Amino acid sequence: MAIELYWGSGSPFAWRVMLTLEVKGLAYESKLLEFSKGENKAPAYLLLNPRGKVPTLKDGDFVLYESLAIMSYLDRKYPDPPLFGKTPEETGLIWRALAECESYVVSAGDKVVRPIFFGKGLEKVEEIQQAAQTLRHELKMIDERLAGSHWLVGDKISAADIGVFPLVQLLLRAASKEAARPLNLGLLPLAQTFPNVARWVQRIEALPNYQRTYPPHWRE
Ligand SMILES: N[C@@H](CCC(=O)N[C@@H](CS)C(=O)NCC(=O)O)C(=O)O
Repeated sequence: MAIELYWGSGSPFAWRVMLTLEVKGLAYESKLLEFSKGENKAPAYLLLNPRGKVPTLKDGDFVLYESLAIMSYLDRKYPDPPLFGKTPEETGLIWRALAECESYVVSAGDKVVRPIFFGKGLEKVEEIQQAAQTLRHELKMIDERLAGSHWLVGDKISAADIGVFPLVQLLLRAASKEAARPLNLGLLPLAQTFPNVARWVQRIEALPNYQRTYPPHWRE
């Protein structure tokens, strides 16, 4: 039975799963939910994911939500190419990168991205700038990790890259908006602030089928 992916345009968590599916060359049925129409809170969807969030994956009778859980399920079920490391050490480092992202980047990112995209809370400049400082610190660490290597862990793309990348893209998009200008986030131009991250972003953008994962409403 086909894999079905419930996702939302621009959701970095859904983007992780799409990239995982594409890198593994897995066919899937796209179920794009419109947040503006409340489709993620519709009763039928809440039966699949009681949190009413994206992504949710359906593989035959098996239903799973939470992006990292889905990535790890897909890797175990469809191991080629392996995305969670070939050695115990790689697996540990990949999970460390993912845990750091969830612990530090996601919440700070939300504090910066949300006001810029939705216009609410833009007056809390100090709070936003504090979150931006956390993000610059995290990006610096990522940049240093990428100084001697094309990928975050090991010599191939892994779940670490796929897990972190959509959050970075979302941040860059927010930083490029007009509303971000007075906030002085110190993130752009990326090639100057974090040159290794900039090259890594280009590397991921050059993956085959990357364009299929690009948030459709970002093209508008
Ligand atoms: N920890 C979850 C986060 C999922 C999440 O927050 N998704 C957002 C989109 S970026 C969502 O569906 N929000 C809709 C809502 O909360 O109503 C994961 O990794 O899957």
